[in-house]
Amino acid sequence: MALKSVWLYALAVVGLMLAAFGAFVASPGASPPQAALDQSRTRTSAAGLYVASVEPQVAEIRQGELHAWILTVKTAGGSPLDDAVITVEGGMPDHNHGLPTAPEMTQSLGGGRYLVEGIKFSMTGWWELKFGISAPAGTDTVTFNLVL
Ligand SMILES: [Cu+2]
Repeated sequence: MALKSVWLYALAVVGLMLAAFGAFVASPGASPPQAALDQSRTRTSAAGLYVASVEPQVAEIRQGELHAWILTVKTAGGSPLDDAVITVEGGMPDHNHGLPTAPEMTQSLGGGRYLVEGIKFSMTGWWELKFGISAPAGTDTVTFNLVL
């Protein structure tokens, strides 16, 4: 009797786990699992014109804290790119909303480095930060993923 109820319990647990896994796999339009997101801090721009790196200017990015990033831009050939026009946008793809602030590139620091101020992530979850880069070689965008 006791053995039989243990078996029933085990079957119920396995059944629930399978149901949960099935729902997870089947959920349409869900964000990619966080492990599948490329969160690297150096990325090639969408059309391959530039290679950009980001360096948040805080030891740890915390929800709700205003902070700055340094964006470093190089040409596809690896030369630092100064005097580019940099735009910043972003948001949470899962929630269909943008950034809570309007970050701006405020200073060109030389050596292909740009100071971007006014970044804030107001929620936990998956954020995208997308930089527009315009220079004589053309206009391109580069997107960084971050999970808070
Ligand atoms: Cu959100």
